[in-house]
Amino acid sequence: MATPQEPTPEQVSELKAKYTNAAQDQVFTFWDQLSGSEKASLYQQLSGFDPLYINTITAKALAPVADDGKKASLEPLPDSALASILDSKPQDIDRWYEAGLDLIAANKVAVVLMAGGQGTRLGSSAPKGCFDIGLPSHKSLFQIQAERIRKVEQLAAKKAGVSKVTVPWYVMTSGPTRGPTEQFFKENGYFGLQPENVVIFEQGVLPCISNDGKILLEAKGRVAVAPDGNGGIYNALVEAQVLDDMKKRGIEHIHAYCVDNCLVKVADPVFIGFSAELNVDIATKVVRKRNATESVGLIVCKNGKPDVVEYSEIDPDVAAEEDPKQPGVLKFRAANIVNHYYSFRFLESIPEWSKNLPHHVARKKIPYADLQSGETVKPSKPNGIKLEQFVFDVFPLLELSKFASLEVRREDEFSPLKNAAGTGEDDPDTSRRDIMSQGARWLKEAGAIVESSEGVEVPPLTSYAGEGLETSAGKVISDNTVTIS
Ligand code: UD2
Repeated sequence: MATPQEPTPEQVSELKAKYTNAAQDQVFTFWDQLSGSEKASLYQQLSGFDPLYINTITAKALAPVADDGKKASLEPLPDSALASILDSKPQDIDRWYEAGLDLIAANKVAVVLMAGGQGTRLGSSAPKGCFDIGLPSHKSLFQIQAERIRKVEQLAAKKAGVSKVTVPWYVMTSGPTRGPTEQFFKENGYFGLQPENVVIFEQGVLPCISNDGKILLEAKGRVAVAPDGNGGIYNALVEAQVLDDMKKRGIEHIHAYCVDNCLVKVADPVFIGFSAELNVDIATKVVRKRNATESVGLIVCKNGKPDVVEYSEIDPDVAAEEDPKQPGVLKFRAANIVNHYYSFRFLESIPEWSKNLPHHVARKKIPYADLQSGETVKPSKPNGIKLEQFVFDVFPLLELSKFASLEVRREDEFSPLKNAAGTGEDDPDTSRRDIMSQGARWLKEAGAIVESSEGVEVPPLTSYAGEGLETSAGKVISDNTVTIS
């Protein structure tokens, strides 16, 4: 970011009028005490917001929602919009896989990684993608995902008989994660990918708001801000010219996913082929919900449209409802796993609707500058709200005919890293366990005898999804890692 220029008196009075008009002029309380460079940076920061828009989205976010997850007429998705790998015919899965590889080989597939979250629950200050879950190779989540991209490029190139295939990787970061992420990629040589095919971009921020609707200052010359949620992806794809880059490359199919899922099949050919065959605008992978209280969004049909009710907003009674046709089985059991397909033609329509996506409220303890003393206060209880958009809030814009949901096996595709080690669920140990047991399963299916009690790490460049392990048939695997070239 270039060093901001100090604003002229006219510019300052124009901006002050804008904030006064929105009853948010408290942000200028300490203006006269600021140095030239402090005035320049506060002016630049304030110019990036429209205070009237902030007031509107705050009012909407705080207004009691008429039909939230508690009262709305929620139904599971109709079977017409629900497919499942678990009961699909093998020839269907093979057809989707082949079609997906062909689209990848034609350089029509891109990947967008949502990596702007700050991993508070994990207790690590580094971006989650840098995290080492303790595999024998000690690879980070970023490295595992980069190598899956390289492997799927190789599989597609081999099938098409071409020498080079490119799946561009667009990595969305936020203010706090951008620097460390860029540094980590540079230090690791982009994990063997071409740097020009790894585009690191930044999502937007929103000001933090006090409980009485005022934009909070973090210090005399700085507004308290927070990333605008993973739903900020849409605005960021436009603002950071990622869509322009995709268009230049001829991209038609996009896979977007969550950084903390160590089992994620990046640019999964089955998912791409499935979605392309159905010619949908959005598809989402789901897994069977573990139990009524699992912290996952629920894919539902709300007023005839696809939607997701987040775990933080669902009525516990609704979450626990049983399927009338299958006692003991949850009625709402399609768990969202932040694993989405988009058609490029749909993403091109972002400017028409991204401003209308709702904002969700997170009540937080937000350090703020006391307007009398100017000192920064660290509150002991929530004193304000952060506003964030959710990536799945775009679903209700679609007719069901342009939406599809693909149920996949949790053990093959979903093991999120949410909690600190020792929690026992969704933590580094469960991530490592799930990768190691998947490798052991693949090798056993290929005919190997696996003796390692902790499972086996099969590197992505050895196998993407269990294929290519034929040479291990009959072999005894006693190590906890294999590298079959
Ligand atoms: C997310 C899903 C939830 C369920 C769960 C499964 C959303 C809104 N909720 O909940 O339905 O699928 O994951 O694991 O998707 N991120 C950004 N920028 C932000 C905030 C988050 O890029 O401002 C990314 C984050 O890096 C991660 C993903 O979005 O890759 C999900 O974020 P999270 O782990 O904070 O979401 P969680 O677990 O509350």
